[in-house]
Amino acid sequence: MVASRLYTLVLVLQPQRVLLGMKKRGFGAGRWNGFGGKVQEGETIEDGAKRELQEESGLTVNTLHKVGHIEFEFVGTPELMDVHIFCTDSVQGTPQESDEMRPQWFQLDQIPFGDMWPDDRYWFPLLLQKKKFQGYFKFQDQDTILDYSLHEVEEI
Ligand code: 8DG
Repeated sequence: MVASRLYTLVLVLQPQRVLLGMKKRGFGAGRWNGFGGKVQEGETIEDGAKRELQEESGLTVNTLHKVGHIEFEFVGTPELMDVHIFCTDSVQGTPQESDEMRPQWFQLDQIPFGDMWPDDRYWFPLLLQKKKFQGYFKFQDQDTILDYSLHEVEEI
């Protein structure tokens, strides 16, 4: 069995716009992304997702919907990244810049794919169509996808 580590990713998606944050440091710095991070010991995946959303954007949320599950492999690293993707359209508060993220709303036809993880162009369209999805992406380095699979599923 291959070891994996749990991560979360939350997209605040409203009818006309999506909230992304410019990652200011660490893994994925310089890219726009949803809010998320490693799940901590003793918390559920969903609680971890809510915590990271709050820490990185200042927003709180009552309910998150599970929308996707993607495993990422980076060639030469032993651990798969097991990323659980959630979305919500209603949050409390106003997005605030944090040490980690600078939040900004984007119109849905102006999503900055050129400055996002390269896999996002594949699965964001499913997210925007309210589909649920499961995927696997194998990266050579942070800019290069070697292999992938992605499919829509009924349930996550
Ligand atoms: P740290 O405090 O230990 O630095 O980290 P953390 O905040 O707990 O975790 P992180 O390293 O920021 O977590 C990585 C985030 O990036 C997490 O939300 C999952 C997300 N992510 C990937 N790969 C990809 C990807 O290919 N596309 C997108 N959109 N998000 C990704 O790890």
